[in-house]
Amino acid sequence: MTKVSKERFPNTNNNLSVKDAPKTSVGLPAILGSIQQMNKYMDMPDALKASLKMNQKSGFDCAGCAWPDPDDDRSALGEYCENGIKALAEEATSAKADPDFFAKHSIDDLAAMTEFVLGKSGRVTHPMLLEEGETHYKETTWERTFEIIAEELKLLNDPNEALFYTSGRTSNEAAFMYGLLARAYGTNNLPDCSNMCHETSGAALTEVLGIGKGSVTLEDLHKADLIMVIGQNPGTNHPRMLTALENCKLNGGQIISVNPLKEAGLIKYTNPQKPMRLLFGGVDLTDLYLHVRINGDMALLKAIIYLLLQREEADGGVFDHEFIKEHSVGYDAFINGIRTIDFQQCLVDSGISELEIVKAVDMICAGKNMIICWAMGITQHANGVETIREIVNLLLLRGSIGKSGAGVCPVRGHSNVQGDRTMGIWEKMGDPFLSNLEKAFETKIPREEGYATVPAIKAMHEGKAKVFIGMGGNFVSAVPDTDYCADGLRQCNLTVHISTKPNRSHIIHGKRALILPVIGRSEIDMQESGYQFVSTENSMGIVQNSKGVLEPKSDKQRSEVAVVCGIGKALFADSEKINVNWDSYKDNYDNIRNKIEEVIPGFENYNERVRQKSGFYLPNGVKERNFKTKAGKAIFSVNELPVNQLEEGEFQLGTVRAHDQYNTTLYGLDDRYRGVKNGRNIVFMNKDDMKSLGLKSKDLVNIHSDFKGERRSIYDFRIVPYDIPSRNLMAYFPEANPLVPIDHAHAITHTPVSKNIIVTLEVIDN
Ligand SMILES: Nc1nc2c(c(=O)[nH]1)N[C@H]1C(S)=C(S)[C@@H](COP(=O)(O)OP(=O)(O)OC[C@H]3O[C@@H](n4cnc5c(=O)[nH]c(N)nc54)[C@H](O)[C@@H]3O)O[C@H]1N2
Ligand SMILES: Nc1nc2c(c(=O)[nH]1)N[C@H]1C(S)=C(S)[C@@H](COP(=O)(O)OP(=O)(O)OC[C@H]3O[C@@H](n4cnc5c(=O)[nH]c(N)nc54)[C@H](O)[C@@H]3O)O[C@H]1N2
Ligand code: SF4
Ligand SMILES: [Mo]
Repeated sequence: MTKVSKERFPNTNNNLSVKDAPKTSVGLPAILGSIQQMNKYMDMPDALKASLKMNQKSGFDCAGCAWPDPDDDRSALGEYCENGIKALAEEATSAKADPDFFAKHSIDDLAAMTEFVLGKSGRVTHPMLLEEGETHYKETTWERTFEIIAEELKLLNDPNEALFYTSGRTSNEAAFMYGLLARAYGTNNLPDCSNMCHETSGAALTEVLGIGKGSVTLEDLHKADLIMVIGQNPGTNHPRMLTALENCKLNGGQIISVNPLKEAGLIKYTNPQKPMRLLFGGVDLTDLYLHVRINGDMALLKAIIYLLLQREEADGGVFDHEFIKEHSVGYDAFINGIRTIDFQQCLVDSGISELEIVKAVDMICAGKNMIICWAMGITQHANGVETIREIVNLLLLRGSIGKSGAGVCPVRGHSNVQGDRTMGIWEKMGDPFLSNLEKAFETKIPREEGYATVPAIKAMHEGKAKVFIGMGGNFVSAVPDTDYCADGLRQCNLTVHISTKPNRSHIIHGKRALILPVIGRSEIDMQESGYQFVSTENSMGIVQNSKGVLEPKSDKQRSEVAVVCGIGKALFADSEKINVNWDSYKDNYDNIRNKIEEVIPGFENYNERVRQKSGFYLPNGVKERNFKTKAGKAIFSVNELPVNQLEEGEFQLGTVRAHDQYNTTLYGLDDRYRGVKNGRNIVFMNKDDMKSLGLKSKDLVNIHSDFKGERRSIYDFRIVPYDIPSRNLMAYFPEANPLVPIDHAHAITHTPVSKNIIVTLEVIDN
C-alpha cells in the first residue's frame, strides 16, 4: 500500500541556497537576527517594552524553551537569546488573522499556504466556527463556542470518546483546570506533546532514580568537571545553555558532544553579552566531538563502560564503590552484562573508533563530577527509555549523582511542559494525585488510563474518539504519520483548537471545527479580581511567576484559564454531580493555586512562594540521594544493545529542527548554523554517499519509508552535503513527518521514532 503525501506541506525550496556550515555560533549575527525579527513583525514600542521584561524577575517567562533563568542577579542587557526574541516576535506580532482574513481565504486556500505563510498571517483575534459542509471559518461568539463544545461532548456515548490534548506552553494554572475539566467530564484522555518528546526520559528516570525529572541546577553545570551533551542541539533549541557550557569551560571543565551532525552551536560560542568576545572571538566548547551514528548511542555508552570496567579491574579507583554499595542495587547483574558485550560490534554500531572511545574514557576518569545532558536525539527512539537508563548506569558507576556538579539533565522542550506534567496533564496520573483531586473538588474522578498521543490518533482513526480539543499545539503537523492522523481528525464530530495563531490543524478539521483565540505569555491578563499572573516550571524544577506586559491584540481574545472555565461552566451547568464554581477560578487565579496546593505535594504556601522574585525549587529527592524507586535505591539496569544495521540501499533518517523554527511554527526558512537558506524540503547527506550515488548538492530525491509492508513517501527533497556519518540522513520536522510510521513507537511510552526512520531514496531526473 502506498501512502502519498504531497499536499500537506507545500514545498518551500524556491530560492534554496546552500553553503558550508559556520564553525561558530551566536555573536553578532544572532544580535542582528533578533533585531530584524522584532523590527519586521512587532510594533517598536511593544518590542522595547517586552524585551525589557522577558525573563526578568518582575516580568514574563520566555515561551521559547524550558531553559532556566539565573537564580540570582539577572543581566540588565537582557536575559534572553535570539530564539527567545523570535518566539516573542511570533507571539506579539502586529499582524492579525481576523474575521476578514478568514472570509478572504477558504479552507482550500489556507491548505495551499506553506506553514510559514500561514503562521505569518498573524494572531487569531476572534472565536471562529466552521460549520459542517462550509468552506470558510466564520466569526462566532464565546457563548456559542462553549455551547457547541458542551453539546458535542454531551452527545458522546462514553467520555472516553473525547480527547483533551495539551502542548507544553500552557501555564500551571490553565493546565490544572484543564486536567480537572477532562477528569470531571469522565476521562483521563490527556495526551500531550510530552508523549512525543521527553516521555522516555520521564519513564526511565522514574524507574531507576525515582523521579522523572533532571537533578541538576545551573550552578551544577558551571561546576561540573565534565559535561556530556548527547543528542541535543542547544545552539538552536536552548541557546542560553551555551552560556552555562561556556561557564563550565571557563571554570576548567570539559565537554564531550555526541551527535551525528556537526552542530555549530556545540563547537564555538561567542557570548553576545560580552563585548570583548564579540570583538576577539568566542570560546571553544566541545573538547571531543563523537560523530555517532543515528541510534548508535547505546553501543557507544556500552563501549565506554566496557573500557571503564577494564580500567577498574586493572588499576581500581574508577568506580565509586562507596556510592554503589550504599545507594544502588543491581550492580552485579549490570556488570555481568557488560562483561559479555561484543566490543567490536559496539564500535561498528556506534560508528566511533576505539581511539576516540579511549579519549572519552580518559576524560571521564580525569574528573570527579559529571553531568549528562540530552534531548530528542536520545528520547525519540524505539529504545529511548533503555538508552536513558544506560546513561544513568554510567553516572551511577562514577557516583556522579546527587552531589554538586553532577547528575542527570534531560533538557526539556516547551517552556512549561514539565509544569504541565506536574499539574496532572498525563494520561496515566496515579494516586495520590487522582484521590487528592477527587477530594479537593468533591467530584468523581476516573481511574482508567487514557490515551497517549499515538493511541489517541489510532482511536480517532478507528472511530473510538470523536471530539478533539487541543490546548495549544499543532496536532496534525507535530504527530507522526501526517496522512493517517489527518484521516482520523477528519472523522471527528468536532475539532477545537485553543490557539494563538493559525496552523495546519485548523485546516485539517472535523465535521465541525472551532478556533478559540487566546492571549499569550507576553500579554496582560485582566480578570474580575484584577491583573493576573500565571506560573511555570522550567527544566530544573523551578516554579516562577509570569506576568504579561503587552496589551492583547483584540478584546475578544481570552486567557487559557478563562476558556477552560467557560467550557466547564457550560458543560456542567445542569449537572448535580459536579460542584465546581468555574467562575471563581477564572476571576482569581489565586483560587486555582490554593487548590493546586491541596492536591500536589511540594506546593505548600504556593501563593506566597510563587510571589518570591526567583520562585522556588520543587522537592527532588535525587539531589539528596534519596531515591524513591521500588527498591528504595538507585537502580542499575541491564539494557539490550539494539540492532543498528541496514540492508543494501537503506538509510537511517532523523528529523530535526532548523534554527528558524519553533516546532511546527516557522520563524523563517533559513538554518543559519547549517548553511541552508530559503528552503526546508531538504535532506542532509554524507558527501561520500552522494559521490557513490552520483548526486550533487541540491539534486532532487523522493524519500520512501517502508514499514511492515506499508510505504510512506515524501517528494521533491533536495540533497544538502553535510558532515554526517555514512548512510545517515537528516531532514526537517515537520516536513518529513509523513514518513514516521504510526506503529513505530516505543513499546511502553508510545513515543514515536522520529529520529530513526529506515528509508530508501529515489533519485529524480534532475
Ligand atoms: N528555537 C527552538 N527552540 C526549541 C524548539 C524549536 O523547535 N526551536 N523546540 C523545543 C522543544 S519542544 C524541544 S523537545 C527541544 C528539542 O531540542 P533538541 O533535542 O536539541 O532538538 P532536535 O532538533 O530534535 O535535535 C536533536 C539533536 O539530536 C541529534 N540527533 C539526531 N539523532 C540522534 C541520535 O540518534 N543520537 C544522537 N546522539 N544525536 C542525534 C540531531 O543531530 C540534533 O542535533 O527544543 C525546544 N526548543
Ligand atoms: N518528526 C518529528 N516530529 C516531532 C518532533 C521531532 O523532533 N520530529 N518533536 C516532537 C516534540 S519534541 C514536540 S514537543 C511536539 C510539538 O508539538 P506541539 O506542541 O503540538 O506543536 P507546536 O508547533 O509547538 O505548536 C504550535 C502552535 O501552538 C499554538 N500556540 C502557541 N503559543 C500558544 C499559547 O501560548 N497558548 C495556546 N493555547 N496556543 C499557543 C499556536 O497556534 C501554534 O501554531 O512535536 C513532536 N513532533
Ligand atoms: S534559552 Fe530558551 S527560555 Fe531562554 S531566552 Fe532563549 S528561547 Fe527563551
Ligand atoms: Mo518537545
